[in-house]
Formats: sequence, structure tokens, C-alpha cells
Amino acid sequence: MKNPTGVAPHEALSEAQLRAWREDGYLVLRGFFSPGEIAEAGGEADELLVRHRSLVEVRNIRCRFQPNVETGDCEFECFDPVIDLSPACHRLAVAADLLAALGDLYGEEACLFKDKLIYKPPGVKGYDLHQDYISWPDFPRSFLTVLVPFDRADLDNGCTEVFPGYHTQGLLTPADGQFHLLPIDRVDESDGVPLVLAPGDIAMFDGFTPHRSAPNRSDRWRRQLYLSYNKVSEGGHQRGRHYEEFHRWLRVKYAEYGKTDVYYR
Ligand SMILES: O=C(O)CCC(=O)C(=O)O
Repeated sequence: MKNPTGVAPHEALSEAQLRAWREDGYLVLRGFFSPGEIAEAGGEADELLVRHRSLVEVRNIRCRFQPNVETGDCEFECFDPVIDLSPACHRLAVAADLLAALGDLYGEEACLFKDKLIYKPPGVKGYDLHQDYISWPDFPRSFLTVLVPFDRADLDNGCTEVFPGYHTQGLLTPADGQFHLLPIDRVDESDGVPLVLAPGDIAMFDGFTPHRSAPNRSDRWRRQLYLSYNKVSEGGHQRGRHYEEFHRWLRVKYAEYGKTDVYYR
């Protein structure tokens, strides 16, 4: 039957979940993906490290490295992007149920903007407090990120921690087109919510939601897919354009540190 109100009904999320999202700037959905879907993507994540071993190189701007807080070594920790390497990660990024949930959050179609796979091996450092939004002229204010863990993420292996409610204040650092860490005194540390997730669970958080993660102090990996989206009304499908802009920006940043021999592969 045609919807007499002309308003698209919510497909996936309840009113309470939508209210929590608006107020808190994050939402956790338990058991969202099946064990089979996560096992397949997790298996591919491991295979990538063997099959695409030659990609893991400090000059390749697809790869991110972080110090190991135990050994001081610089260790590989992330492919950004990843869906062109892993069909199973690609399937998760465009899964109909996920796009339906995001469509409910947005009130319109969600477009994949960015995708990365953070492996976070034992000992590897986390991320200091920041917001993901960056004030580039075309960067969508509707940017949000979905976390899809392949391993249990908890306090021991440095799960992501979000600070609810602050997203309503917008950008909390200068809007100068640069990436800024957020001073810790800008939030009340006791507000932090660790996103403790089991494989199959997902969490989404707003591009203005402050977040951080501690080092991985366990002997377990914390493999987690980070899928970011924008509203279709804010630039439409622009993943290709985003990565061109991101790579230009990264090359400038590397050059500032004297590293001019970088490439993308
Ligand atoms: O690994 C994490 O938990 C956080 C990663 C993050 O904040 C980022 O990549 O921007």
C-alpha cells in the first residue's frame, strides 16, 4: 500500500535508537552481522597480510604505521582504503541492512565515503582524542563512521572510546583545514564510553563525536573495519573524489617531514 503520509517509514531502527543517536552521537547495534559474514571478512583480513604483503611498505600511503608501546618498533596497523583489496569487506560496506539502518539515521540515502581496516596488533599504540570531521571545503558535515569488529574489542586490546553528547557542539578545534587533536580538558574524561564489541556487533558514531583509543595491552589483535558515510544530499557518491583529495593532502603532509618518495598502490 502506498504510504499515505508521503514520509518514508523507518526500516531498521526504532524511535528510541534514533533519539539515542541524536542525543549521544553514537549507537551500538548488537548481533547485526552474522557469524559467517564476520568470519569471512576476518579470514580475508588475515589473507591480505600474506597475499598483499608487498603493499605493506612505509612509502605506500595506503598503509598506516604506529609505534609498538612495548618494543618501540614502528608496526603496520592499517589499510586505508581496503574494500578494493577485500571483496568481503566491500560486501559489509554496502550490505542492504546496514544501508537501511544508516538511511534511518540520515533520513535519506547513505553513500560510502571511506573505508579502512585497522589491525591493531598486540602492543600497538592507539589514537589520541580527536573528531573525524576536517574542515576541507567539501568535507561532508554528515560524515559518520561504522565500526565492524572482527575480534572482540575491549579495554584490554584498546577498544574505541566515544564521548557522548559533544557532537552537538560541532567542530571543537580550529576550522583551518588541518587535522587537530582535541585537548583532553575539552571533554569530561568520566563521560567516556568504551565501545566493547563482539564480532557481529556494530557501533556508529558521528563525525563530530570526540573519540580515542588506548594501546593494545593484550596478547590479542583488535581487527576492526571503519566504514564512513555521508548523506546523499551532501555531495552524493564521492568516495573516489575523497581519496584523490586525501592522497593530495597526505603527500603535502609527508613532504613537510621531508618524505617525498611516497606512492599509492
Ligand atoms: O583505532 C581506533 O580505535 C580509533 C581510530 C581512529 O580514531 C581513526 O582512525 O580516526
